Amino acid sequence: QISIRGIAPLEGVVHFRQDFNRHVHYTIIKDRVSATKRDYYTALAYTVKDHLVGRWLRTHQYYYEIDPKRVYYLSMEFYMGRTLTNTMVNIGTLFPCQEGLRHFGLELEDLEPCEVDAALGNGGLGRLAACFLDSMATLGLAAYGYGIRYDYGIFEQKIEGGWQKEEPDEWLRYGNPWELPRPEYVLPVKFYGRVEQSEQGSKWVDYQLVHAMPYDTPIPGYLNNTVNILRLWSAKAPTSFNLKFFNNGEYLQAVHDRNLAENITRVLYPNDSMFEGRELRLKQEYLLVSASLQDLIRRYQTDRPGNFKLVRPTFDEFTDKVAIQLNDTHPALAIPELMRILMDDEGLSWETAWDIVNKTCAYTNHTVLPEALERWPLSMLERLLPRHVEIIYIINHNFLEDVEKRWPGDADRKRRMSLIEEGHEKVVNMARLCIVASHAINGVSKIHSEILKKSVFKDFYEMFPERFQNKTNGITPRRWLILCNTDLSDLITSKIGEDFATNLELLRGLEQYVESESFLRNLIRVKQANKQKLADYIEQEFNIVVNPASMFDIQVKRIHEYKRQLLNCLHIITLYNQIKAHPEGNFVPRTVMIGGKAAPSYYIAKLVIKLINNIAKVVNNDPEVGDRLKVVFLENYRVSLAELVIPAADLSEQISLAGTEASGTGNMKFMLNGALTIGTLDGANVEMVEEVGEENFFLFGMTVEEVEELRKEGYIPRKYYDENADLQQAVDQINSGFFSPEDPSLFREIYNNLMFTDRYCLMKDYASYIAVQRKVSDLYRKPLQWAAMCLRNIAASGKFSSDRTIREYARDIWGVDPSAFKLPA
Ligand code: DL6
Repeated sequence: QISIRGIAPLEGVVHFRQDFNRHVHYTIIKDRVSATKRDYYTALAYTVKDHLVGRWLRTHQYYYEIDPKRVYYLSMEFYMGRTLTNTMVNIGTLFPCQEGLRHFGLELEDLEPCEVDAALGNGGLGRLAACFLDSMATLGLAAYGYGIRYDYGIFEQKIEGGWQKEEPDEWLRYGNPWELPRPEYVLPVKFYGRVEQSEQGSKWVDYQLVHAMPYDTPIPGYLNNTVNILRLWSAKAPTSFNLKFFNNGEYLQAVHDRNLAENITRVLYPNDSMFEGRELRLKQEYLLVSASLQDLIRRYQTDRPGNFKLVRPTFDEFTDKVAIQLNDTHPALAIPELMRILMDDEGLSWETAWDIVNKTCAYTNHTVLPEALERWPLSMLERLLPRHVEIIYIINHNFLEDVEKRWPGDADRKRRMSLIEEGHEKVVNMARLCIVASHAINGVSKIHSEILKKSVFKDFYEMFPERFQNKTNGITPRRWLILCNTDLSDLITSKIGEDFATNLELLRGLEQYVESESFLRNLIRVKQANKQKLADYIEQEFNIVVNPASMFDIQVKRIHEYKRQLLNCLHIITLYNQIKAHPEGNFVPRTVMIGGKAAPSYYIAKLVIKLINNIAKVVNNDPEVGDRLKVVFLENYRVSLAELVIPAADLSEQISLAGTEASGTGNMKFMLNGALTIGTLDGANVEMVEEVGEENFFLFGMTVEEVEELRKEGYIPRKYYDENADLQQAVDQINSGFFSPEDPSLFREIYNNLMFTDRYCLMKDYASYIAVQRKVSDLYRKPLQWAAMCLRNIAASGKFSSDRTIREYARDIWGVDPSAFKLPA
């Protein structure tokens, strides 16, 4: 499929044309005169979806037949992006569809942009969940994603006067052809109320009911005819909602108030590394957990969907049939909720229920930033979920008894480990709850998993060393190579065949071409074409002309202080100053692109966006600079833009302070697409260096140990300012209004942060960053050597397939086996 582009079987094309025509007429109800581009997109989406139907049904019939252990991936975020082309790639219908469209005078490329990204995620964590779904289906696992169907995903970023403005993401405005509502499987979710004790045990009474309505999205595996599902819950007010108004005759008010319930799934919280203890968010988390657990228990107990006859009346086999992965602590309420269901609804003892919870649940941690860790106020939990608080208290009581047994009299340890933290208000530490209740806890890269054991969860590691694991993240090569970089995947296929699509380690086979000039020239040609495409986009969207022969130096990710976009700015300013100081100098032309969203309430991150845009204004309009340096802020960075940007990159910026980025996954996407990386020994960069060798990576900055050492000594950022004239000049320019003449003190806070706090040690790492950037420029002058290094990186990127990651989860955590069985199409 990858290599024989453009040659499609005639039969497939004929069928496609008929089906497509039928959808234009009968589904969209338009003719060739009145149909818009979006109509054609929608008709195409339905045509492609039709091909999923048989596979979808057969997959689930098959699962019910063989009754495998099911894996449930619970996540508050699934950052899916677009579905159309991905579906065609995965079911192998890309070429007949492309060919068929041409008969209508249409090009797939022109229709693709009509699809709005499904952006139900903030960044890394949500996109990882999406890659995992692709890999789980490709590996034939009976896996289900469970999440929330937000009416509004991550906001659309607009740049106005250099500032970020947020606009609502109305992704459902034109409907969503990929989802299927399943009102027949709606489930009740309870909130508020109180607990009554009786002979039979605890009973939750006087609660408010909200309905969770499932919407299913098909997840096709790659060429194996498996179609798994992603089930997203949407809150619906039950008919009886706020009936008291109804009884008073206040019918209209009662109908209006239905919004109160339905607001629960209205919008995705746009923070990616900051915990904000809002009650509405807590409701979202509980809705996800409660509906998903009811749903998966129903699936366990019955032998057919919609068949409510119990075929498995006991929970004896539950742990053999169910694995639940908690994507961060966001679905941590699954723990008390499963306890509650098993004890209060199913009548199991505490011990049996606890054993089941422990054997089924596993927890993945995605961040070590203390401000991101969820700590819910006990008072809020008590009001919303009174029974769960009782259960959490008992879990904590039992756990602290175990701690006491193991470390008698160690009161400080108990305080450090208690699930309930005492402060000016009592809070529940959700990570601790997850650790105590799960059989496996994992970090997302080797270095991150070590940090969890050595510092963040040290006490817990001492207590449960066997639970701690590492599962280095990965990315799906289907979307992040075959789909987004067709030319590169064709070039690879021409040398090593197509099997790398599901066995990415085969890319090692490319190493033999590092000395083949003709291959390297082909690699350069592919990159150049991708750069030209991006340059065209930038000119069209932002009215900036960039030189496609310049080095495309790219940093795209959420804007956060720890990711150090500001360090990148300091480098840009330094380059600018060098050009100004030596206008006749022979500089390697660069186009620096930075893109990403800042959390709406994160003032400093938004100020950094403004700074980038102001630097761009100065640099891009200085005639002395010409096209030797250009700065572009990539507005509204999202999955679909990543698919355009990443294949066009020469240099990937992965420059977080060592010890702060849990893994990173963008770093892997750039490597796979033939960019070189300038980066620190942080997150998965460490393993990229292991795979490709230090000599093929532009490494700079402190190690985790050096950071610790420096902090112990007492870090004085100003010292580096005093020592380094270039740094001094750049920092002074930020402070003096050089980039903000209309408001000279605009960036004062950035200056103060750098000089007096510098939590992420930019000042310390500046010198080594600048020195290595010089090496980058030097190598860029030698295109064949540069290309050879790119090729070594591509060849070494096989480890970072999410197929590898998922195989490890399957083996070490879930206890399931991937299957190479190919269902009939
Ligand atoms: O594990 C996926 C991804 C990592 O690659 C990033 O390094 C990490 O920052 C990100 N974490 C989040 C914030 N999470 N929380 N909580 O997105 O996870």
